[in-house]
This record gives sequence, C-alpha cells and structure tokens, in this order.
Amino acid sequence: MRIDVITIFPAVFREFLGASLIGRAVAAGLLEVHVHDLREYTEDPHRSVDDEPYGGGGGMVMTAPPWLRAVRAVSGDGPQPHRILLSPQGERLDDARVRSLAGEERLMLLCGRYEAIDERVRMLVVDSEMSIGDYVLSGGEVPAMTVIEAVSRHIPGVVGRPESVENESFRSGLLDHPHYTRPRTVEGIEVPDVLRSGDHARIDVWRREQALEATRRKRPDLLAGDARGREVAPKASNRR
Ligand code: 4GX
Repeated sequence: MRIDVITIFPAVFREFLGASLIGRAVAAGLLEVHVHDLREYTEDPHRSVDDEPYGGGGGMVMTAPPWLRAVRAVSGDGPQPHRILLSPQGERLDDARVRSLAGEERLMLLCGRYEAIDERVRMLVVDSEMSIGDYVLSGGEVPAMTVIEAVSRHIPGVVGRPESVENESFRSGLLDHPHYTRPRTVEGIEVPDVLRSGDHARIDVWRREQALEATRRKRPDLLAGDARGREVAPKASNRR
C-alpha cells in the first residue's frame, strides 16, 4: 500500500515512520509513505495557507488553492488514491473502517490546522472525512498517524503473527481477556491457576468468560441487549 500525507508539519512524521512496526513495514517494501509539505504548493512569497473567514467570526480558515494544487499533484495520473480529510466533523474511525481502508491500493491523508478548511476543498478533492473521536485537536497530524498505524496492522506481512491481529479486541466483538507473564507473583497477586494448568480447553473457556465479563463491565455498548445480562453473544454488528 502507498500512503501520501499532506501537512504543514512534515517533520512530525519522520520519527514515527522510522520506528517499530511501521519502520519495518516501510523497510520491507510492504508500505510506502510519502509526506508532503502543503507550503510547497503555495504561490505567494509568504507561503501562506490561511486567511480570514468570509462572514467574519473568530479563527482562521485554510485556503483552497494550495490544497487543490497539492492533492492533484500528489495524486498523479495513475490509480487514484482514496482521499481522506481528518476532522472532527468526519465519520468516526472504527475497526470495520480500518479494515476496509486497508484494502485500498492508495490512501491520501489531508491534515488540516487552524479552525477550519475552505468548504471547496471538501467539495473538490476529498472522498471521505474521518474523525478519530469526539474531542478537538490542534491539527490532523495525530489523527493521520492513528490511521497509518491502525491500517498498517492489516497489511499482510506487517504484523509477524497474523493471530495477533485476528485474536485481538474487536475481531470477536469483545474486549481482550486479561494477560499474565512472569513473575508468577507480583506484590502478593498470583497468576490464576487455570493459566498454569496446561489444559487448553479450560484456558479457552476461562478467556472467553473473562473477555465477556470485561466487556460487560467496561463497554456494555458492544454487547447485544440480551448478552448484557447473562447470554454469551457480542452484537452481530461487531462480529466479523
Ligand atoms: N479527528 N482536528 C483537524 C483542523 C481542521 C478543521 C476542520 C479540517 C477541517 C480531529 C479529530 C480534530 C482538529 C483535526 C481540527 N481540519 N481530526 N483540525 N478529532 O480534532 O480527526
């Protein structure tokens, strides 16, 4: 997969892209990420990317022309990327959306700053608008890194053990079960006996019960109405 990022802060992506899982995916040629400076697509001596809003009011608005030039230049004339604007007005990112984005050949992530972006950018060069949650950040850079990291995990070969991706939370529609490693005792708290029993059928049952209990306690919204009481079923819409 190829991902292009457009931002006025390209430097904030450097360390992120070189580190850990993403760094290895890039080095292995499974993932290609290109970061572009929006200011390179301005045409005035001050390289400005914002202006006052028509209609007045506080805050600055990102102007359309640099965005239109940048998106079109970076898209090129090959297969067109799926172009995503990160913004609090977007559709909420979740596991289903991440998996579907991972199936794209090319993604383009548009990182805005300031209070807003000229509406003509959305109208002319954006395919979807996505939010990582209902809170306001200062820019789309952290949301873009969130998309890159979440999507990368679903590119075949990026995560060494495919079970790590398939067994984790959300795949089952349930939260993860508790995990333990050495030492056996930590400040008087023992590892549950069942995990040291070697009985894998019992361990599976225990993990499933624990996952369901954790989901009931912390995220009852993930469960179908009847499972919030006693039954054992994630919402059909959460199961994949
Ligand atoms: N999930 N922000 C984007 C600037 C902006 C405003 C409007 C485009 C249109 C956010 C979020 C988020 C703050 C990033 C405003 N860009 N993005 N920025 N939550 O809060 O994605």
